[in-house]
Amino acid sequence: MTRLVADDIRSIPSTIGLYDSELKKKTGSSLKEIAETAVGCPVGLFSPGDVLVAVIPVTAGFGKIEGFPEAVNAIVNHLGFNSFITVSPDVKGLTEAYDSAAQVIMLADDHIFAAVNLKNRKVIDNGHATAKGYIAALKSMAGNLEGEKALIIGAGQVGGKAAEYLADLQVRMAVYDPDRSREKNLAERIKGQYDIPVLSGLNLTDAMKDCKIIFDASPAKAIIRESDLGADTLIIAPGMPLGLEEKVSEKVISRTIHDPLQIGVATMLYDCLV
Ligand code: 2YG
Repeated sequence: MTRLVADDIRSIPSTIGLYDSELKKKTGSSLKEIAETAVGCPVGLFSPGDVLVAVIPVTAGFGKIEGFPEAVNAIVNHLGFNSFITVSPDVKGLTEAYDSAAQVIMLADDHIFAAVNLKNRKVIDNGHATAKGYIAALKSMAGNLEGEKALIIGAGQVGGKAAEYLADLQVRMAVYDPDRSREKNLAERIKGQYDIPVLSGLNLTDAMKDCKIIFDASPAKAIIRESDLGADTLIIAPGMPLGLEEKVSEKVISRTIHDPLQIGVATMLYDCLV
């Protein structure tokens, strides 16, 4: 699990509007629409303005990340929810959230970033929601993916969930992780659960061959080179930092989906409300 740093998220509150319009241009859907479709939220199930969300800073472990509560709160607010950051962190913040009659609380330590719905008792993990939201964004951008080939880079929680969602869409895939046993386990698991081809044991360049989709859920830098990309390859990259070389990312920005928090936060919130 990659730990964000202040520089990754500092600009989110001031750019969330611009981010959303760019996402809409790229995928055809807004952040709210992507979150709604990702979780299958029936239209009109609730009105965001009626939902009070408390974001609670947490000092446990490595402590607070400067700007993290503010970034989460800005994304939730942008989606039209009634949200606030508790004055106190940790347990005191939890009691404040409860006393304020918040319906949902969002908080993260170094292990889990969760959305907890105090009404329906659903607990949604950011990692799982990030995979779900990014695949919804991919579907919105690319339409029917059946028979296409994808490479999953990173066989951790996000990459593993994404592999399942892609397999549900009948997408053939290759899996790559520097930890070869983790790579193999994921490949075997997907092959066992779905009857689609899953390649593993390849070097990265061979694994990327003929891929229409590169799903980068790894923390690796500059792992994807220009020579690895086809003219219409889609880069779906929840991993931080973006795994594209700088000079490449400008060229493929229109077919790259990447953000440090936005899609995962929007999806986890909707997921705990449906
Ligand atoms: O409350 C705070 O400020 C800190 N306790 C937050 C710590 C969050 C640690 N987790 C991460 O940085 C990421 N797993 C968050 C989600 C990243 C999604 N790409």
